[in-house]
Amino acid sequence: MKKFYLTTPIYYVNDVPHIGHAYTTILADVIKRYKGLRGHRVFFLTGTDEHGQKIERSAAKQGLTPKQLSDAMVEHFKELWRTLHIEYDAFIRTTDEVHIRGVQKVFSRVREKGDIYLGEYAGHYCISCENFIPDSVEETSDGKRACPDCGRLTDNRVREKCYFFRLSAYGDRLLKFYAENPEFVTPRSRMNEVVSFVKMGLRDLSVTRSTVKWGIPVPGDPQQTIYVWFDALSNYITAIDYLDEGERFRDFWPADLHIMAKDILKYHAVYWPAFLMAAGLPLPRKELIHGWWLKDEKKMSKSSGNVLDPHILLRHFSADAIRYFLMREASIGADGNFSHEGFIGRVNTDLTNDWANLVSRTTGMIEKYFANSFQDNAAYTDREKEIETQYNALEKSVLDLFDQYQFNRGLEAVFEYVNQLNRYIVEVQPWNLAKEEENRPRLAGVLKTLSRAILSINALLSPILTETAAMVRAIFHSSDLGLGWKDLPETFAIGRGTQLFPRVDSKAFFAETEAIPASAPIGATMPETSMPPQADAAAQPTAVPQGDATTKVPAADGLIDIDDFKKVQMIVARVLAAAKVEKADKLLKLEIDTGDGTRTLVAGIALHYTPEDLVGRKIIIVKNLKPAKLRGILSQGMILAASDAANRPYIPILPEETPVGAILK
Ligand code: ME8
Repeated sequence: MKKFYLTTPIYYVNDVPHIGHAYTTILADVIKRYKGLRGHRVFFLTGTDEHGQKIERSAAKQGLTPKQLSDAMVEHFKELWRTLHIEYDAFIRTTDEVHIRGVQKVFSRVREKGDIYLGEYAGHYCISCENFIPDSVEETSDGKRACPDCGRLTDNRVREKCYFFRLSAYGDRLLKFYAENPEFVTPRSRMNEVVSFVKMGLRDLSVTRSTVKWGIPVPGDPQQTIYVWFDALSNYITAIDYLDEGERFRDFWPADLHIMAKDILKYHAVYWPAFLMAAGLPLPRKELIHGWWLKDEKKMSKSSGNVLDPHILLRHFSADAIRYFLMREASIGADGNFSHEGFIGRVNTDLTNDWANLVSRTTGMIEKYFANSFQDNAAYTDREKEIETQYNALEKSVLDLFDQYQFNRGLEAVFEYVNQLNRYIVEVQPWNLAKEEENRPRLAGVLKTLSRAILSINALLSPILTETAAMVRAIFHSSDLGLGWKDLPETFAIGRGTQLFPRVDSKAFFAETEAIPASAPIGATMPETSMPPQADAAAQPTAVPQGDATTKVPAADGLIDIDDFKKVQMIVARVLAAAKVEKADKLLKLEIDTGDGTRTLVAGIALHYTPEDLVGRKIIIVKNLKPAKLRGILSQGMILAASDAANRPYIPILPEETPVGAILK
């Protein structure tokens, strides 16, 4: 079995994680699960970077020791990863003993080789990036220099005795390695940046600090601590037992993939390979460099005060929704913009309206027409064969895209297919097939094809939608975790439909994020006023009286129990067509879509609503009311409306993203 070892950066513990950290870690988790799906034996490492001046300073500000700060912050990271369904195989802390001794071992190896020598560093240092600023950077008149990594000006001048790494000796070897492995850094544009950087010439690098106490002591010279980047980068080998060069190290090194954002490219693509060459160790196979997450088009950073707390999202959305949005919206090479409007729009459209709706329509119809299990012989036409062929082509191209870590494009293709299936339902109109006994085999063929397509897509989505994928498998009683056009299980009987992506109360979400836009937010919930009625007419019934009045009389205290309530099936429907009923000025005839079919309904609302007011609107109906004939038209159900003292109807407005067929309960 082929192994696959992948890593995230180890994050600084100066603060709690934000959505940028969550993105890298989710991306790694998605790749881990995807590689598993493709049959690899995967090892996924993440962790925390706890040494150095940056952490020392943050801890002091909070009146803590660096270790106390680290211990507290690590819990935040671990808790967030748990909530986001991150399944790492190891979590390394740079304060772990195995790491400390491992780093000392790398340092000693390189020193024994003669690539580390004693000297003195004099120059500027950016604490925020833990970066030595080269002399080539021009000094301002007031003695400051701009950090090439973050652009911040600093007057932090350092002069200290330290050990240097002979980086200058590695330029040619690095260039040769890049030339032989042009895919080492992905995307290509980032590889080009690295090559240009190295071609400009490399200077020896200070790899110890004598003025920083919070770090790993240099073996044999405890006055010095190891430079935090030398320490941190080594985590990728210390976490897999480089210290004893044990089985895990032999199995998994070199890493197959280091994942990070562009901020730390130089450290990973120049320093790290040089350190490894010096230590006589193989180099990682690939580094995947993603862009920045911006908030409302501005770079998200703690100093700009615009970082996004994933916990706010998690209070309103499932982990799957967050994972999906981040994977769908970011393309590896470019920056991604995070807006609350974009987030809720994407989730409601793709996940609630398209995917969850496809599953619930299909399972709803299997429940309705086949009592949840198929006994019939199914009949298929070329159209069903085409659905299968299209899936096979889709899967091939999605796997190609996922192999290149282009999850956004892969997901776009998957959802295009989901929409094709939703259109297929409208095209074949299973509710019409259900009307004739002779069409039952075709109806079974259609619903089986939809079920197989859903299970197949579900597997493709499973690295991203971890929890929902399990729910879909459970609904269909399927334990097949693999890829390919799915068979239905032998004893096929679907379980009760579960809501995969319940609608989110966008008002509450926007209220918490304080991002309520001037215009109505996407998917706004109930507005203050309902749709205005047309005319101030005399009292009218709000709904058509239905059938005979045989409804059970409630208990004397007027209370009903939940079972009584459950008898009333209220669902969301969409008005497809509306017309006045001839010679009945109060009545409108509506054709409605209930998600699993269409039906006719007659409502006494014509004095207040015109057909144009209603076509396209989502309404609430009582679905299981006995049909009643009105003016010769069979009304199958009842529209719900509020009514005032004068019995004037007010039809409630539902959020646009409410799926047709959704149940009110
Ligand atoms: O650099 N958009 O740690 P760090 C996208 N300890 N990704 C973001 C992001 C944003 N706005 N903000 C952070 C360090 N990230 C070192 C790493 S590794 C040996 C040592 C992600 O806490 C992204 O992966 O500053 C970035 O590279 C990383 O967090 C930086 O995390």
